[in-house]
Amino acid sequence: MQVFFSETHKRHQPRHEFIGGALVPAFDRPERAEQIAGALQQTGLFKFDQPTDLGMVPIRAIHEQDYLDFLSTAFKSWQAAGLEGSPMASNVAGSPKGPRPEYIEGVIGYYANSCETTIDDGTWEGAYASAQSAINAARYVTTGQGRSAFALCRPPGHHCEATRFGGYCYLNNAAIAAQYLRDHGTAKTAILDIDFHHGNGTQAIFYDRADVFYGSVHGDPLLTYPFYKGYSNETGTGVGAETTMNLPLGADAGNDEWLAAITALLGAIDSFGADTIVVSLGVDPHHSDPQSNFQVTTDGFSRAGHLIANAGKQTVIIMEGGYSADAIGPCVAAFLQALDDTWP
Ligand code: SP5
Ligand code: ZN
Repeated sequence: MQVFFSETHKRHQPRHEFIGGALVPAFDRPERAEQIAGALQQTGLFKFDQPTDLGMVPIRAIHEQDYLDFLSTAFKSWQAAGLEGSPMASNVAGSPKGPRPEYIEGVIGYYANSCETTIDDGTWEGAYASAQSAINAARYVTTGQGRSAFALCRPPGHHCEATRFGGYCYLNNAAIAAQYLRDHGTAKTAILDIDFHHGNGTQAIFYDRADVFYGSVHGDPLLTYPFYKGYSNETGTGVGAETTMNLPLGADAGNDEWLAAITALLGAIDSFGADTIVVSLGVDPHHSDPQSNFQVTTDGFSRAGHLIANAGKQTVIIMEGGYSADAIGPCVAAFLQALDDTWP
């Protein structure tokens, strides 16, 4: 399988995040991507390429220009204001947003949906390169070079909205890929989000759209991040009514419940009539993950790959979360190998 992976992810080196009343070492460390790349390379079954720079146009198709300007200058603005440490939001704007503040501490909250995530020197470069991997994977599939491609994105994207970062996400790679597919000949695209966390950013971006379906299985938001979105009664609005589907699962959900939810989501995607599936692949549902309360096994990811391949649609896979150093490489490899093996 074709993999797009940029070494530039290493420029994104968050030192810490704000969790449980303390600054703790950041979960999204550069080693994550290296561990996943290493596991894939060990199999000898994957062809790695650096992404071609396809520019800002596909990113602007999802994110507003003022947000992109903010993201690329936030670190410098923070330093220019004489503030210490890493830029992070100590407050967030409500919705809809009022005036954009002028002082950087207000500006950063205006563009945040969560307060744990920092913007460091190199974050913009890393996020831009991550988005380019997603765009390259979408282009690979939509130009008929193969039925699937994997974007080894880091930082991840699915918590990021059109104008708000958070949850370790700065640019919504899956949304950018899905929109790229729509803009290059795919009539209907579905996003299947199997990260442990609900993709609140992706859902928000497509909530009122009839041409992009968003379906997710995730930890019950009553118990887990992002807490305020991902409930089963969120199904879309306006012309996008019934094009969003959320299947939250309770603590200790195992392979059987998780795979049954994926099967249900694939059924809805088939009824929707999608030509292409964008998979937001988080491997944090694994039982060993420090952020997960699920009991999914490495074999569960293999079975998920089989199920998705059996849908028989073109598939663009986007890396999201996963924080268990021992499990993330094997889980991604198991998923992608199963997907490849199952193609008719
Ligand atoms: C992309 C992605 O997976 N982002 C996740 C962001 C949410 N992080 C929340 C961290 C909470 C850590 N608390 C773990 C306690 C488990 N019992
Ligand atoms: Zn996650």
